[in-house]
Amino acid sequence: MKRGALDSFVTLVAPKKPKYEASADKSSHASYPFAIPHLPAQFTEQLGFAPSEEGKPMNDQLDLDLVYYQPYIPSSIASGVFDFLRTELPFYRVKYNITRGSIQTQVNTPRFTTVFGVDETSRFTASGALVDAKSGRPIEASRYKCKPRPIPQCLDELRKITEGTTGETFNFCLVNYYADGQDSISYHSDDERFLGPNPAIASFSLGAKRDFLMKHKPIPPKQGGDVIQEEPKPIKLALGPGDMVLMRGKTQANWLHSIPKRAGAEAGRGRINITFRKAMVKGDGELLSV
Ligand SMILES: O=C(O)CCC(=O)C(=O)O
Repeated sequence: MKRGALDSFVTLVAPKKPKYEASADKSSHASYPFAIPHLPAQFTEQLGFAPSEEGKPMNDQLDLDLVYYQPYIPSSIASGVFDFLRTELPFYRVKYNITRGSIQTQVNTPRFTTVFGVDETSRFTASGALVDAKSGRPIEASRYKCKPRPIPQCLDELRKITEGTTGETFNFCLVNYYADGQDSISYHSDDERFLGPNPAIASFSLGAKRDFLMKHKPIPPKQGGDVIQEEPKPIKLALGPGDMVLMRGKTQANWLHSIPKRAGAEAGRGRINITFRKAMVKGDGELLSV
């Protein structure tokens, strides 16, 4: 090969400058497949300015109680935080079996996921051991179907800031990675028993723009009453990088939400969703919406 040709090849494929400076400090735990780097200092510093915009209350519809931050994570770091989490978190695709009658079907969830945290009845010690929250005694291995994993520092920084700015408390973090427009989550509500009544859920978006759809659960006709309750209008929020939706009050009990598949310009890009929740009691892997 002539030298000139090689030179131009090198120029064309030169790697993109990473959008973050990796930290040498890492969160390690026996339950992680690998150590997870701490949040780069430049992101931690910028998160000190969050929320970037004041949250806008959305409570003008029946049973709806949202606060919409557009954005919460400063725009200067949103793309870097996306790249960091996409590269450093251990994502996997959940598969599970359902049985209908005598037929068993395997369901592949159409997105990647990773989960951290433990409910209020247990806690992690500084050395990473899982103990009973009240007695401090070690938790027997059979107590949890899926071994709880502590929230790594990189997500815990955001959790603490979110607690400080919303006045809510969170001990559980679920992260979804939608690799492209074909990944999705169908209509569901986060009303699992282990979250208790009226749960508050802080839901962050990073990466590609995706629509967040909400619709009220069907309202049963009032027995004997003559007032016909009008069905509230469906909602569409075009979530962009850094946006956060705080869902609270009666929202989960009465509304469903989804991220539908998407075509068009944004379909080739990935999106990360981080949700912070408060698990009151032990759950049994109930976070398995399709
Ligand atoms: O990706 C999102 O914005 C929503 C995720 C969600 O609904 C869930 O994890 O329960």
